[in-house]
Amino acid sequence: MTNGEPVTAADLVVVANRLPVDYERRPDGSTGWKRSPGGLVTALEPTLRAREGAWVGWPGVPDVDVEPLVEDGLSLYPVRLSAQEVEDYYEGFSNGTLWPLYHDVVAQPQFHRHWWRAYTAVNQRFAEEVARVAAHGATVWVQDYQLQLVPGRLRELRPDLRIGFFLHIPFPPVELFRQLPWRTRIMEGLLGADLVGFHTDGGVRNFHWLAQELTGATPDRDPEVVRYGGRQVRLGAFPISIDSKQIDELSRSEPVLKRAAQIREELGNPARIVLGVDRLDYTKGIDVRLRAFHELLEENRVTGGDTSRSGAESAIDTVMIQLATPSRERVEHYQQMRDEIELSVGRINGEFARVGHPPVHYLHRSLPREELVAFFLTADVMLVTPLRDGMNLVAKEYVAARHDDGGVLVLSEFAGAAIELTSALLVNPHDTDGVKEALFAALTMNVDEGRKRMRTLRRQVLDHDVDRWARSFLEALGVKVSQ
Ligand code: GDG
Repeated sequence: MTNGEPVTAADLVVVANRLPVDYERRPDGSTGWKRSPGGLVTALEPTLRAREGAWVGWPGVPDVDVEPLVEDGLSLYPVRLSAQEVEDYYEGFSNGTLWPLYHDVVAQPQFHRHWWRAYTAVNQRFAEEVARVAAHGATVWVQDYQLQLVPGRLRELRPDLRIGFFLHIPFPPVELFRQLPWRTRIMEGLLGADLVGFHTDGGVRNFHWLAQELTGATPDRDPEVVRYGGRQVRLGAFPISIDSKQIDELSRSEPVLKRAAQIREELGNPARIVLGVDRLDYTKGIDVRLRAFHELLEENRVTGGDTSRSGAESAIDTVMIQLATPSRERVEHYQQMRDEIELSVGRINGEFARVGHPPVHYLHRSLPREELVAFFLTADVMLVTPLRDGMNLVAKEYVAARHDDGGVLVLSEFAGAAIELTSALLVNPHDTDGVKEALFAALTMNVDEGRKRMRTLRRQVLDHDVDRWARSFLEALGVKVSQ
């Protein structure tokens, strides 16, 4: 799977917490690499290849020293992390402090000085590695909240570089960000970039304000620019997307069409299928949608697969599937939330299941892409109800999979995706009655209205794909992007 020599002076360097491949220690003691293809690498691959590109990131296993490698023509530079650093920098500061703080404090962030120290040390190491592999005058694109100090450190080490930073999660309101004991250091780190990108204008506005309040940056005539350290730092909203065409094509393929029909049959051919797909994360509002579905069952408005239930004669025969991919299982908030969700699923099924026909089908595992698309295709209603989400790619993937113009999307107002996907049924996830009524409206929606809404959503998602996102960010950074 590797070929050639890694480039020694790259023209374009992507820096992310993780490499696009995972290092593996197999049970027989051998080691190797496994691809972990994400949207980001798919979107950036052509540009990276055309420009002697490199990727710097952690290989996913602590305490290993691995040599740089070439994966399908792309040079990869592993950064070493110790087990203690994974605990303090990644699970601790990134996912125990920044993640909840940046998601509207839906869980309480923890502030620990030893986590912060690990975060600064690891960011320094990433910056040094980039400084080593980037050619003179190269462009560097830093990704996400784990690496917010990298732009500043890198500018000190290599003032010749052009540096972009993109934040994949929300940039929080001013009052919340100010809780962070190291708020000024983070802002100074980000202001080391030439371009700082967010999913939405809200992120741009929060950053613009905080930069002035905390670092003495000054506004510019251009509202999307701040002046800092004698330089201009450009800000912008770049809503990320998906490889829409690939999902659309997959959803039309024979195996996926067959599997979609088979899933419906395996569920006992209910009149309606409701679907949720998320990383198991407390920001995603999985509990909110379970509560709404539970109440519809209690009110005899849906059956949950048991059409013989007394009092539910006029109810809609509906089952729910919740796919929850395991995530951050060593972080305490996540363990607690998993227990709560599994308790709710157990309660609903305990109360409303008939043998062989549970109302909620809950899968706590990761599924292959094809299987996921088959679920999208068979789901009459897709519930995406995060309390806060930078974008939410699942909402866009559902739309891309509906080549038949079928299905209704119920989407939280607090997902970045709501700004573009205005033809979805938008809900406030804090309002259980609102979510419940939107779910019921989706279940009973007139076919023509549903198709009209889906067609509008599809135009948006198919026109604005991840390639367009990457291109617009790099162009704003001044990179000529190859076709
Ligand atoms: C962060 C931000 C922002 C999920 N289960 C399976 C599976 N998935 C895939 C989905 C989707 C991805 O994982 C999840 O992306 P989201 O955007 O929904 O959420 P986060 O992971 O929180 O991502 C988010 C994103 O970064 C990009 O900037 O949109 O706001 O939080 O692609 O399909 N994929 C497979 N099996 C699964 O079981 N194959």
